Amino acid sequence: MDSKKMDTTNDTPSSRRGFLGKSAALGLAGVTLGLAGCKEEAAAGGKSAAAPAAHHGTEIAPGQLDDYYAFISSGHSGEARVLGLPSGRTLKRIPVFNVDCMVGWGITNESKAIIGTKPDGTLKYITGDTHHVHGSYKNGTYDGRWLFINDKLHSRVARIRMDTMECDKITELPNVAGFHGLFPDKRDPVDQKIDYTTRVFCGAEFHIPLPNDGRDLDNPDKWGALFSCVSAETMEVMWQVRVDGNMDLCATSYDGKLAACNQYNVENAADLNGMMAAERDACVFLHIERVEALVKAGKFTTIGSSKVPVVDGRKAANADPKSAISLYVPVSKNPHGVNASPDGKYFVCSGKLSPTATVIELSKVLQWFDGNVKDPRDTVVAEPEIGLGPLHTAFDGRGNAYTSLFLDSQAVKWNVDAAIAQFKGDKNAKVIIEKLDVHYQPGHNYSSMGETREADGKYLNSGNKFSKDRFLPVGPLHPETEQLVDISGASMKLIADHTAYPEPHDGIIVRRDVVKTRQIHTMTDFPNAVTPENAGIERKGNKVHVRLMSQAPAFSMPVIKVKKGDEVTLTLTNYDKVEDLTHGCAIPTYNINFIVNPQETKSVTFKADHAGAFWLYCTHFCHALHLEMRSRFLVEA
Ligand code: CUK
Repeated sequence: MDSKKMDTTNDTPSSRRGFLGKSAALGLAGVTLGLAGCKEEAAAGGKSAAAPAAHHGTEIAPGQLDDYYAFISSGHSGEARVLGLPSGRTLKRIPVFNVDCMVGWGITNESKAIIGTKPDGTLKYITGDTHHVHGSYKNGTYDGRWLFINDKLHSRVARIRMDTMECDKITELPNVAGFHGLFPDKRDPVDQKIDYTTRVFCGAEFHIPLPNDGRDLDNPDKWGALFSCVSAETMEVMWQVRVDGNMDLCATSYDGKLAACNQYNVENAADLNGMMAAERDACVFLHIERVEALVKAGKFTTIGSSKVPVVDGRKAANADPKSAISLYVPVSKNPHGVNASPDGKYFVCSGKLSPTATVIELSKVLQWFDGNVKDPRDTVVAEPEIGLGPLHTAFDGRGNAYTSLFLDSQAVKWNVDAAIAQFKGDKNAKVIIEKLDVHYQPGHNYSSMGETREADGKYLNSGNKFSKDRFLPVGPLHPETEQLVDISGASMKLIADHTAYPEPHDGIIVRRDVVKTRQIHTMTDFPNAVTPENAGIERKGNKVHVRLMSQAPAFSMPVIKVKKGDEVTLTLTNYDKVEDLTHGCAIPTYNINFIVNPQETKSVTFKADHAGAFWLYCTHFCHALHLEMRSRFLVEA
């Protein structure tokens, strides 16, 4: 670890005594016990959290913090997860495409508006399948602003604010199915002075009728797949490109000019045999500047009710390299994964059904688009044999690549320059440096800062699909493993097995100084924040608005009375100002359960359809008098 890049000011967690002092100073709506976090005092003992000790392996002593955040996908559980590395401790689960009753995600009006609702107000989707999490970039490295994450199930892209680690936008891609690969751009393709993320690119794995309205159901030959570009700022879909074949993973170049997807179904087939028919599949490159010039010139169509411009990236329309927007580079059969090397020079596609990785040189791709390279295959500068079932490749910033081998259950370390030399005919080139057993059947692996220019070659995480005998059995389904490998030395060292709830795919490992989180919210960010002036009950016909405030250990109203049949909107603002002093708000038999963080406002709307007395209570432990923090919610018959 480059010590200059480490932010050591974070090493001392905010002192427990400081925390107590601040909360004690706050007036507690008439109760001034100041016992927030009542167990804390004993735990603090006489010793405050000390300066960092040198880490040995994965052990992070009590009071010490990890060096890295890992942001990982969670597959069909639909959320994003945050781990600390090297300890592997789970720091947070961020609900995104799922419904989460701890946070109230999918329950509050604010989260429902982000997820999207049907005309009757219920959620449009309650499931999701996340595979790829990537951070926004500035100057070729993470800027700590946003994370973007895909939903393969319903073809949605979500954005997570890194300062709160909460999802703030979700966009559904029109006319897309099986949205799998996602990658933000790293530089603006048109205005090269803009050296930060402005767009997010999305591949599409499944062919569907275009539009998908019941036409061509029995004629999959006519189906197609669209590549989509989403604005990072507005999260609106800017344009789409129709390609031949499908798209699996996605990568972008550091100069902003190119995006690429590996294709395992150039055949456009609808069954397994058909998808495996061709000896070679492809990696399709898109020339982003040219795509946007076509859109600007109005040379696009639209599909169905979508207004998003769609340009034609199919081979037939792109025969002349000098005007082409797409290039199909043949790579080994049914590839998986495409990854950019941190020096900005190469994309690597893995063979999956072939024991090879294909190295494509980006300057040659640009030369092809200029008409100076004839054969698309001439952009390939290496194709080493690396092992069975290669999937994803990570980098250490020292010229080495680490590819997951699904069938061999290994991570293989190989040298990119040696592979290029071997491809040119050097028989003595030593391509394979080392193979390390992982347990078992790895999908993705990813390295610390490995997808940035600051790849630091410290850790590699191997996300394994099977753990078999690594943990105590818990029934027919075993946990997955995230195995941490120290790659800083000459040889790889497996240093930890971390369990993971199914099913993580990809992740990124981010230096902790990149991430700047907020301690509390800003009340004025919430237009519906409850104020002492408007707090209380407002009735308009049978619509009742309950405006409530919380401050440990009380809600502002001890009694809330409504009538059966009322439509109740309950808005709650948390007036506590101390970090972590979060309250919950639950109403029995009404399915209401959500949290409000300090200075945050959230609301729920529901029909008071059954009469009775219900204790509205705080679910999130907040104070010595937490249990007493409850109000009577009375529904008159
Ligand atoms: S994919 Cu899962 S192991 Cu969705 Cu990135 Cu390759």
